[in-house]
This record gives sequence, C-alpha cells and structure tokens, in this order.
Amino acid sequence: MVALLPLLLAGCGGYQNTLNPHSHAAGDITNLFWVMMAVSFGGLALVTGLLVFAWVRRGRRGIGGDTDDPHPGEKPGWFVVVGMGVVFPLTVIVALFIVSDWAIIKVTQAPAASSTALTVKAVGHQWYWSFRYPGTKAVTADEMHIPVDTRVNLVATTVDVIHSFWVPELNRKIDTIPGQQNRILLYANQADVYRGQCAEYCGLQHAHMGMLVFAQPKAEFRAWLRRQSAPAKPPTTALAQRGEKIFLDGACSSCHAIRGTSAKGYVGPDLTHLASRTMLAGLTIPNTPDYLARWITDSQHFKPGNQMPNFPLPQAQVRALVAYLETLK
Ligand code: HEC
Ligand SMILES: [Cu+2]
Repeated sequence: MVALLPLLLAGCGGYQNTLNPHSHAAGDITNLFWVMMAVSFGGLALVTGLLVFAWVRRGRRGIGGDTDDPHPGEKPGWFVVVGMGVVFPLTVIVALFIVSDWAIIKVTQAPAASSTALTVKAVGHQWYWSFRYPGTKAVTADEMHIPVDTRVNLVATTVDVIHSFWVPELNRKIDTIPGQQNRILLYANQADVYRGQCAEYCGLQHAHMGMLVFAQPKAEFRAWLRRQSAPAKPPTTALAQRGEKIFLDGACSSCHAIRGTSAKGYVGPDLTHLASRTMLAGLTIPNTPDYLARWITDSQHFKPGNQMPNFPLPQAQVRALVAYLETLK
C-alpha cells in the first residue's frame, strides 16, 4: 500500500488536476471533494472502530441482549441496527447531498449571459474540438484562448455524438448534446495554460480528444483574437505556393477550410491559422513540420480510426504541403 503511494501522488501534478483549482467554481469543487473525503474517512473510521470493538468484546453479552440468551453477544441492540445502519447513513448522505447541491450547483451553474464579457462556442467532433468566437470570424481547433480574470460564457454543442467539455482546473464538466446548447462559466484567475479533455466516451479516439485553454492578459488575448479573425495570407515562396495548389486542387479542401481561399470543407479542423497552434489532432502530436508531414501521410498511425484517411503522397508534394501549412500563422 505504502509502496503504491508514490504512484498515486505522481498523478497529483499541476496539469489537468481537479485539486489545483484556478477559479471560484473549481475551488468550490475541490473543497467539496475534501469535505466528502473527510466524511467518508470518518464513516470508515467509525465502522472499522465498531468492528474492532465488537471483535475485542466477542463472546460477551450483547448490548441490550437477553441475559437468558444461550448465545450472548450475537445479537446487537435494535438501536445499533436502526441507528447506525439506517438513520446515521441516511443523515450523512442527505446532508452531503444538500451541501453539494447548495454549494456547488449554484456556483457552477450556467452564468447569466449579462454577467459575462465574452462568449466562446465549443463544438465537439469525433475526435477534436472546434472553437468559434461569435462576433468575429475566428475559428480554431483544440486550442482556445481566453482573457484572464474574465467571465467567459462557454456554449457547447456537438455535430455528432455526445462529448463532454471538461477543463478540471477551471470548472466542472458539461456534456455536449446533439441539437442542444449547454453553457458553463469559464474563468481563470491566473494567466496559464489549462489542459482539458473530452470526458464522455465518444468512440475509438475518445482519449485523443484533448484541448488547451490559454488564459492570457487581456491585451494579448485581443491581439490573438484579431490575428485569428483575419483570413490566411497568400503564400509567397514557390514551394508554399505549390503546396497551396495541391491543397486546394486535391482532397484536403473538401474536408478543411482555410479562410481567404476556396477551401471550405467542414469535416476536419479549420486550418486558417494552423501554424499558430502548439499541438495537432486533439493534442495527440506536437505541431512541428516533421509531425505535420507524418500526419498527412499516416494520420491513421497516430490516431487509428480518425476521420482523415492516409495520403501516401510523393515526398515532394508532402514537402510542399507542409511548407504551405507552415505559412498559416
Ligand atoms: C475526409 C476528410 C479529410 C480529408 C480529405 C483531409 N482531412 Fe485533414 N483532418 C480531417 C479530420 C477529421 C481531422 C481531425 C482528426 C482528429 O484529430 O481526430 C483532420 C486533421 C488534420 C490536421 C490537424 C489539424 C489540427 O488542428 O489538429 C491537418 C494539418 C490536416 N488534417 C491536414 C490535411 C491535409 C494537408 C489534407 C490533404 C492532403 C487533409 N488534411 C485531408 C479530415 C480530413
Ligand atoms: Cu469526445
């Protein structure tokens, strides 16, 4: 047991950690966790104590037992059964229910739209996230930015199956339901990167459906949003221009959009500012030229079953495509 402790504690880093809250809502969830933990350990200690007590006193007359009983000690008094077995657990569980209902649901419920400064729309796809910023043209995938110390109204839905949007350090999870919009408050009290994860099993690559929330100082965030809203700049080098042509004439543009070009596909992530992201494909691989090339030719190796087929193109075409994608800053 003690030998396992380091393994358990190794999971307690500061990354995607419910016990490392960075908002009021996440703080209350953490507190509730500790309260429930304490009450559970109290209950465990009590039951263990009673067991030990009963074992120590085995063979003696039971509490409230009949003195003429031929088997003294085997019958506990009725108040032990009813009191400890029914009344006590019911009281504790109802009390915990009321505490969590009052304390948590109120704090973490969907924010009044008038109380938030910004709305972000999250859409779950098998198996990546897309994010839109209503009022702007910005669309991104798997990496969203928000201003720090700002109440953000996150609206979540899905285009296929049920997913669940969860950034443990910022708030509880909300499911994305087809045809429905669920909302949650996103608030980060510190400029940092927070990892999130799809928290509802949604098929083969559910585990590779991560996301990052970059909480930035307000001015930095506004600059980011301005850049993301702009269309892609036309490539200037010959190689990248060749890549753009391959992208637009080939299959890529039937699934991906690049604003400012004729590519308007919506099956895969919007690639208008692909090069500004740090990771690819639901945080499966880093966004480097080498991984980009390998993703294009062999995405099924990194994410088996994902909706993008392998494209075993000649190396020269892959190089051109990567050179083009790298211009999408
Ligand atoms: C049949 C539709 C389809 C076609 C065709 C397609 N893709 Fe994709 N692509 C996807 C999907 C879906 C994803 C997301 C995969 C995932 O993460 O589960 C994706 C992901 C990507 C990503 C990672 C984007 C990100 O933000 O993580 C890149 C880059 C990409 N595709 C490039 C290309 C290129 C280049 C081509 C043409 C050679 C192409 N795709 C053709 C569907 C497609
Ligand atoms: Cu999912």
